[in-house]
Amino acid sequence: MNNSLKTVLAVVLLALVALLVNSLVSRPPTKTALVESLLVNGSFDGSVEPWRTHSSWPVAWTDAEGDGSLQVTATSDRNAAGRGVLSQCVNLVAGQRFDLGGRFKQDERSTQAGGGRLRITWFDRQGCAGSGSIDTAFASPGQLPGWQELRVDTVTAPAFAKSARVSVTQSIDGAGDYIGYWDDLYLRPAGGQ
Ligand SMILES: [Ca+2]
Repeated sequence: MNNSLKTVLAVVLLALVALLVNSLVSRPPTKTALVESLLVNGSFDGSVEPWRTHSSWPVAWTDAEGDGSLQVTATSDRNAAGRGVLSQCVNLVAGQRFDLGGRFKQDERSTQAGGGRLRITWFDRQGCAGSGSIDTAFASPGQLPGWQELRVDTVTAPAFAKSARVSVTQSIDGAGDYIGYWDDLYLRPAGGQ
């Protein structure tokens, strides 16, 4: 085989590889990827924006866990306590069904046990105005090492709902510190509807 033939063959081979890679890369996204979360920046990429944080406990963005997450440090001198730490409001349509979930990790430096809740409150006006009704469904982390998946049962926007607030509370069981990380929070149309 002479050199020019080798070159031609190499070029053809490269072109075939390029075609193959291109077809793999440009493949349409899976159904899961098409179903987008209504929540903005649920993965806390680079910041907490546009989430609202509201607690007298330290609540802050951190990259301590590799990629961005929300770190909450619950503290108590004595009694068990719980506080709302994070929320985001989304406008939606009554009757829509959603999957709500996220991930949580408790920091092993915690000196006290604790927990939390991921839940949703429905409002009868857009922008989480008007009167609100807390859904009875919620997800709570267990006393487990490492990241754990939180998955609320499928929730349905009531007939009056025009918006909803997804919120996170964190709690501590007694005196000490309970440090937790929240990440990858989502509110997605259920079943890819
Ligand atoms: Ca993240």
